[in-house]
Amino acid sequence: MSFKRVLTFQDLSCVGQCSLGVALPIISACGHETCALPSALLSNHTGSSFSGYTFTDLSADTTPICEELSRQGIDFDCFYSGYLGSVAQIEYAKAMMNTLLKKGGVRVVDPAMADHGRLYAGFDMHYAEKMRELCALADIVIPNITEAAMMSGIEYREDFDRDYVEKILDTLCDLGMKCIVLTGVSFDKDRLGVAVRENGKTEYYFHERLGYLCHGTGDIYASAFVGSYLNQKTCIEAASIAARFTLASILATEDRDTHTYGVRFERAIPSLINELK
Ligand code: PXL
Repeated sequence: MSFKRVLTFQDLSCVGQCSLGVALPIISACGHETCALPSALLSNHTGSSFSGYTFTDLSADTTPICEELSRQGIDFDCFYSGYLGSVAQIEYAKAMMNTLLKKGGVRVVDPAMADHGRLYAGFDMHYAEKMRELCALADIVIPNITEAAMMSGIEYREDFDRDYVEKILDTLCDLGMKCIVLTGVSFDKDRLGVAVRENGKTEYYFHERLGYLCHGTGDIYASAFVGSYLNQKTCIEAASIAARFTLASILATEDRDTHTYGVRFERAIPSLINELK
């Protein structure tokens, strides 16, 4: 394993098995020093498995923290952002990419803002446009089909074919995105997977499709991708490892009928470490 220092910028939801609550343990398990900068503090995530949530925007602390890190000469091999919670935080993410990365450091953006055809609570199309700008500045972006459709301006579809996926990827490339790891790709009812577009070429990885949807898998996927990629994996290798880890996390959630707000990724961590050995 090679040791990297990662700055991850996303919310801290006290309960919910999402965002920093999964990025810290997963990227750390992959062997990297994982430094967490919370964009917002919530009681729990905003998904429908909870009946409400508190939300505190941490913008007032963001700039002083970044300035202090810069002043001390602390810099990072990777910047990875997820759920940010406000347009102001998207602007801070842009600044961090410029000021806190080492030369050659990698910028990864998960535009965590929507799923199943809908924006998460509290977001609007202005937020989606700003997120598209942030994605264009990244080296690698990790949208799901909903986020990719929204950013490309192509209508979201539940059923789609290879042409639809390639058109979305073409459009995102035209908008300036360099490497796209698109999740939730499926061309038949038994298989689900990921498409990786890099240097004008698309590669696919599919695994079995489970018959149910679980919350928070996007954050688990993106964190495992970052942790694996920083272990000298190619994009498609890291995308495949992250897909297997996400699947294992879902399968480890035996009580998913009652445990609906997230998945038990904790139990799948040994399998992720094994893949990276
Ligand atoms: O899993 C994405 C996510 C992260 N953070 C917060 C969320 C969500 C999705 O609902 O609400 C606060």
